[in-house]
This record gives sequence, structure tokens and C-alpha cells, in this order.
Amino acid sequence: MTRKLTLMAPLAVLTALGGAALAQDAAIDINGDGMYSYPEVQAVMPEMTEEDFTVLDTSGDGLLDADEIAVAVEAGLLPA
Ligand SMILES: [Ca+2]
Repeated sequence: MTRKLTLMAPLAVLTALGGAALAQDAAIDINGDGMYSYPEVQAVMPEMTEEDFTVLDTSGDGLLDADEIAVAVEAGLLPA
């Protein structure tokens, strides 16, 4: 569902994930799997609570994938 949303709004995603954000992705994504775990997010955003992370993790798999990250960035919950 979120993946379809991304495909329908590529410009919005590109705006949210600019070049600087991609560089920052690497800083957050410590293990390089393309997704953010809670420890990875908290390492750069100590104010992020596990509750906030759970809200962002809409698929409930314990990781933030590109779509979930884009939503979080748009909502101002992750650095753009
Ligand atoms: Ca997830």
C-alpha cells in the first residue's frame, strides 16, 4: 500500500529525500541494509522514543523501509 503510494507520488518522495538526505541515510543506516532499525534511528535522534518508532513502522516489522522513512521525513519526524 505504501509502496503504491510512493509510485503514485514520486515527485513528493524525491522532494522529501533530496541529495543531502541520501547522504544522511548512510549515516543512519549503520548496517547498510537500506532500512532503519530503532537503534540506528536513536543513534542520530536520541529524542526518538520506541513509541514514536512503532508509529512510523507502519508495516510492524521493526524496521523503517524507504516508504516509511519518506513518510516520517514528510511528517518532520526524521531529518530531511
Ligand atoms: Ca517497517
